[in-house]
Amino acid sequence: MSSKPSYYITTPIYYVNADPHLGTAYSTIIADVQARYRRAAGYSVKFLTGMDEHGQKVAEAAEKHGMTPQEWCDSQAPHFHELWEELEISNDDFIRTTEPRQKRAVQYLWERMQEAGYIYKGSYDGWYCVPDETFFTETQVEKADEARGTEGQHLCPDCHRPLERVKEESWFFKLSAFQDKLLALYDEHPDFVQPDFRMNEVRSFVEGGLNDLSVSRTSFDWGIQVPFDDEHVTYVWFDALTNYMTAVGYGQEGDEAAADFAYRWPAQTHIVGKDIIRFHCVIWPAMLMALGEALPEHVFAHGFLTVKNEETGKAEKMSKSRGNAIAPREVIEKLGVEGYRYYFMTDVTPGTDGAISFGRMEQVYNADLANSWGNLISRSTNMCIKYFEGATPERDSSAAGYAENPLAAVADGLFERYAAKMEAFAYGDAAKEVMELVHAANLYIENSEPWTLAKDPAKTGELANVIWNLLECIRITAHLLMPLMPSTSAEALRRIGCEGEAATDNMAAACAWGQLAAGLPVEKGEALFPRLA
Ligand code: ME8
Repeated sequence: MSSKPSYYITTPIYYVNADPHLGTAYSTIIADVQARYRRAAGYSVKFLTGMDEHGQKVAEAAEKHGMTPQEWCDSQAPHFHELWEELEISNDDFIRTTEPRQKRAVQYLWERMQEAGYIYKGSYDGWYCVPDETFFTETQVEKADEARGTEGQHLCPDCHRPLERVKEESWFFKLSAFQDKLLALYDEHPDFVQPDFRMNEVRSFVEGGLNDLSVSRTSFDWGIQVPFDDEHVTYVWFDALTNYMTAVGYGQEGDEAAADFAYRWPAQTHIVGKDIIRFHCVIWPAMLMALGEALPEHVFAHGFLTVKNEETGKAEKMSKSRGNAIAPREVIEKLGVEGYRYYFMTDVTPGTDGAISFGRMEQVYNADLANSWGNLISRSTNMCIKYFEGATPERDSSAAGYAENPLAAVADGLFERYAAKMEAFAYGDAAKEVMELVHAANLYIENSEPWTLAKDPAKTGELANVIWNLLECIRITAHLLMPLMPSTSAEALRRIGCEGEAATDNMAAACAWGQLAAGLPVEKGEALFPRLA
């Protein structure tokens, strides 16, 4: 095991009912940025993503495509792998719920649940939403129908799509026993659910009273068998939530698995969309409490990417089941992968819903990347090549711009300001901090007029300081932007002769002002962010 502190972060495991889209990618990139930041900040990171392959929805998708569920899932897995690779997702593990390790963990969990006395056999009679894989009671459905004036149609209270009536024998989890314990958890750990305004929704749901949860199905068989009851397969959410522990050794044999679990569990952060907040903030902690396992530290729930429904004119959630999803390719073609990551991570606030706008994408790309950071890199490296034969200059301590300069002042404390925002998943605010240094550097070029200094041999020392200060800004901003834009940041470091720094695990030290060595080779290269017309 590493001597570094563990940072374990997960994304939802996605249903295999269609190709991944911008929304799925959004959660995955949020987790990737955090994972990359934490690695650079000195943590031993485990970053998990994967696929949720069981359940009725996936079985139905397979049938529609004329395949067995397993064939269908196998045919879809490469689409996820390819997209994550293209989007520079640095996951350390990729779990599929049809893997043997998941079966072992889920069956182990069933046994522990039974030992603990938190499951019992009964009969379920109520409503089921297949797209959401969620049970709803008669009262929940009636209330929702009444509120919408659609009595008799029985639509899902959450996604408003038609429900199925389900009547079957089922095992139940005693969720109702955890109401007080959950409320105590929210009181004692108000940051369990982030952002904080999402906590209200979770709390009022639990205060409204909890029903026991049906956790096995008998009307179809695409799932993990209940170990002590052949007729039953595990309800897809009971199975899926367990994945977070499976991937760090839960229910697996051997000392290594036990050591891994001891080191990695509990997870620091589960990244989820707001649609699955109840599963992660109510059912999952209750399951863990029943098992006597530690609870994850935080569940970070982001909003939806929305698209306008052409018929109603209203913004609606982009989703695979609704068929209104935009393929990531469309955005990659426009902005490139790094521009794509930068736009979604800094301009689409993770707290609230965000409407997709191609116009806005272009604006952010041009303003921050083409005109600001890209421009700083190209002007500074050009001047270094022109005035110092392409080698980082030696600073002159006796000349102006050495001790007192506006850029060192902005860089002072920058890492700490940035880190606080990164850790709060406020990536847009973190990027703003970095852009302050970028803007200050571009302004510094105008104010210090290196082209005028270059004409006066007595000002060579000052010119060296100006160019050095600019290159030092590139070095520091490349470190800070690395989690958002890994390739361009590494390329920026390479162009100023600092490629060896890209893999740092001490970002705080790397971002301290004053470290750029003299005599490193500086290169110009193609524009990193060509301006969009
Ligand atoms: O719910 N905007 O899988 P899923 C933002 N298998 N994020 C979106 C989005 C959108 N329009 N659409 C989807 C499941 N997402 C379960 C999870 S976890 C133990 C099991 C993201 O394929 C968001 O993170 O329906 C949402 O919560 C998730 O995809 C749902 O993915």
